[in-house]
Amino acid sequence: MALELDRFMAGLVRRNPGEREFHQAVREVAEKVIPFINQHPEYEKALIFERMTEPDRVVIFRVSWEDDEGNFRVNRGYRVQYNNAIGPYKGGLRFDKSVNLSILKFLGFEQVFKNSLTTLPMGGAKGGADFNPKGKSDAEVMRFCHSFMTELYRHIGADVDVPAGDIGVGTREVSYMFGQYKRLSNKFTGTFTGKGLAFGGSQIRKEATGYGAVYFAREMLATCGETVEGKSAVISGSGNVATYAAQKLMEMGAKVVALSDRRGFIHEPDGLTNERLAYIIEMKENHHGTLEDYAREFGSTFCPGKRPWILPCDMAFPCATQNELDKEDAQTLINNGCKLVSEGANMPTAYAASTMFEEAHMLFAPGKAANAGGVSISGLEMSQNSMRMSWSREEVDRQLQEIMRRIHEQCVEYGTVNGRVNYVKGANIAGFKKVADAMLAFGIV
Ligand code: NDP
Ligand code: 2IT
Repeated sequence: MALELDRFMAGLVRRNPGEREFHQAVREVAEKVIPFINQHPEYEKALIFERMTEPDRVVIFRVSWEDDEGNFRVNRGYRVQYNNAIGPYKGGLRFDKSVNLSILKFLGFEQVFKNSLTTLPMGGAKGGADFNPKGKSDAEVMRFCHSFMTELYRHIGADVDVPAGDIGVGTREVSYMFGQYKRLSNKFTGTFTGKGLAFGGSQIRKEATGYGAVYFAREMLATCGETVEGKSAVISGSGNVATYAAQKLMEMGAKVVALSDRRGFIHEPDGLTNERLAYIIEMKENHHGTLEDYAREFGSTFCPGKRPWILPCDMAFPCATQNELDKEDAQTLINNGCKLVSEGANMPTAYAASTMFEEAHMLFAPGKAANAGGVSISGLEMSQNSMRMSWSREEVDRQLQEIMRRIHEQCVEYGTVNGRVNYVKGANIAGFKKVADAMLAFGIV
């Protein structure tokens, strides 16, 4: 019997009650992949998609730590080891108040497809904790990270599961966690990516997700004979992904007119300058400042409590978090003549909004394709660690551009409909096929 979307989703929702983000991520994939499965009965017979929507395992643990006042504190830690059919589990750790099982399952599921698209041998995973590093001292963050790793270390390893950063986890947190992992395991291995350059990190890893989202936009524009140069861009977020997307866009001659944070957005009608961007990067990385502070310092416009999608632009780069662009935002962008949306974040576009972009035939790149540059350079960091070598900035950047080009090529191969590329379709089917073929070859596992 052919697989049917609504029946499949009803079963998934019944088995995973209340996990809204997970349901949404699976639905977006299922909608594109089920028609493909129905043309390939071998996948259907082997229940490949049913198996792919069930994580290999989920580890949930207590993280106890002590704050600077001597109070005991408890958080919940997670690692969702989603699928290792094509390589060791690989994916970031998120530290944010909002973290829960549904969010980490959606992120782990997305990671499986994304990692498959990179062309590198990596399975998918995600983890994190409902811990907010903001407003905590370095000593508190260190104690939390050490405690978190004291449990997680037994579940990971260079050939088992390789974590990295995500929201709230940057160089500082990765360093504390890697240090504790090394101490507990008594091994110096590539069991973390996004490490500092002094201890096995890769050139360009920090920049890779943002740069990759822009390289992907360049590939999409090239299909219509256009370039990034001279176009205006609105970016949400002002963290790792957003700021390096801004840097690359500016380098390529685009005008970045907005960035945002949890409190609102800044409007820079003449375009952000290198000096101002450097200030924001330093402020967000090292001082947890707000864009409101920045706007005060530079006399620019801050719009509190609003998202930046109300500004007219040629290109939009949602680079903050999931579901940060809804259908009203999508309508505004379409009405304002925006041509391209490249998702730096994971699932930033709500389901109804992404359907609108597809129907409007926008150049719309889903996160699993557009933001795969970060995990790709993580993959190259793993290769360099295994070889006990490190490559130059130029070499890593060259490989990043080549990987983004190949991801684009796969989207074109699997997503072209009536001469137009549907990137959501292409990314989902291409990502699915490689993992599905591996699972098929393994038999019933
Ligand atoms: P960061 O923590 O460095 O930055 C996140 C940014 O998004 C911050 O500016 C933050 O605001 C803003 N933000 C976070 N949550 C919200 C919210 N609920 N509402 C409004 N703004 C919010 O994280 P990253 O840049 O690493 O990650 C951003 C996105 O990119 C995430 O979806 C992540 O999963 C995805 N991603 C990250 C990769 C990486 O390599 N880091 C790779 C691929 C995808 P504030 O400054 O106020 O905290
Ligand atoms: O969502 C992602 O791809 C990341 N946060 C990066 C994962 C990684 O292992 O580099």
